[in-house]
Amino acid sequence: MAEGTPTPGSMMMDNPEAAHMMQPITAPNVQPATEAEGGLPLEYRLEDGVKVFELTTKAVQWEILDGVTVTAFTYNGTVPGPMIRVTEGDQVRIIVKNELPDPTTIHWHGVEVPNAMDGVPGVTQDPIEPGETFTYEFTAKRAGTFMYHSHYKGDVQVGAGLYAPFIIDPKEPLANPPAVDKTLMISEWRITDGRTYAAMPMSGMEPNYFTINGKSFPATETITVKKGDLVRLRFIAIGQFIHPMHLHGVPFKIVATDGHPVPEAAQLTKDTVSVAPGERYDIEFVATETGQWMLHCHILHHTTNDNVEPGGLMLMINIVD
Ligand SMILES: [Cu+2]
Repeated sequence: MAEGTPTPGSMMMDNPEAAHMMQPITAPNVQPATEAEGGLPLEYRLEDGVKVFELTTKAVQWEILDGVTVTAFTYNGTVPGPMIRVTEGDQVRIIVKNELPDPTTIHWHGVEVPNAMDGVPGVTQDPIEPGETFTYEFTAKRAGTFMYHSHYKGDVQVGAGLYAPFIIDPKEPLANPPAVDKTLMISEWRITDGRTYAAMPMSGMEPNYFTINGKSFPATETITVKKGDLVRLRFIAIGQFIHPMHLHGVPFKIVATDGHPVPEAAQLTKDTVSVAPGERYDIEFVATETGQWMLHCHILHHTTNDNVEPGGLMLMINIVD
């Protein structure tokens, strides 16, 4: 695959170090993804009471929509990468093998880890070079909605798909657990002339595709729930843009922000919540009205696929009897 050239006359001319931002996402011999769905729970093995997970970073061709494929940097070949789901108090070990053409590291966003496990290259660790392996290990402390993502050239690698949910469940089961519990990771892409770029809020790099769990509407998941069900949605914004997520039909309560539970008396009842880069909001609602209810971003350019509506950040919640 040919290398792209930085746009002449842009700020890149003054700052060649920043030129990586303008390059298409490429890797040698990128193969089509073998999995169709991202963000699914990752299997682990128990070793002396430690939950051991294995991640491999690699580039794949990832279909975000029928006929629209991006070149993605992934964990285990999916966008998002697999969900790591553990319980409060668990000892967790994550072995990361880097099969990307570039160095990388993983940051455990919001998770309270020892400093040496924080994944900041040049500060808490050396970058994991191509072909190398690095092991992260920590105790999962507080329950909540977190994520993991690259912290190496994050402006490119995160936009290229190196992100995934990290959920810590409470040790004491909830008195009133939701019947449906879905994690929705929101991000953006720039595709020009068939090439994939990491979208970012700068001239020439604005996104033209938007994904929930690696898919653009109508390829996004339809969530089917029973009338009367308590539904929890965990929004995680991992792109570079704010997304005011709006739910039709039923109001919701914000039950947790950035992995911290909101006390019941302080829970706002809303129908739209703005999720900024890095933020997580857990919302809950009772599915009181049957029908097909839309959940979508209310920046309406974000509900298009390459400027064609409908698309992007939309999904249907199907409430059935
Ligand atoms: Cu949006």
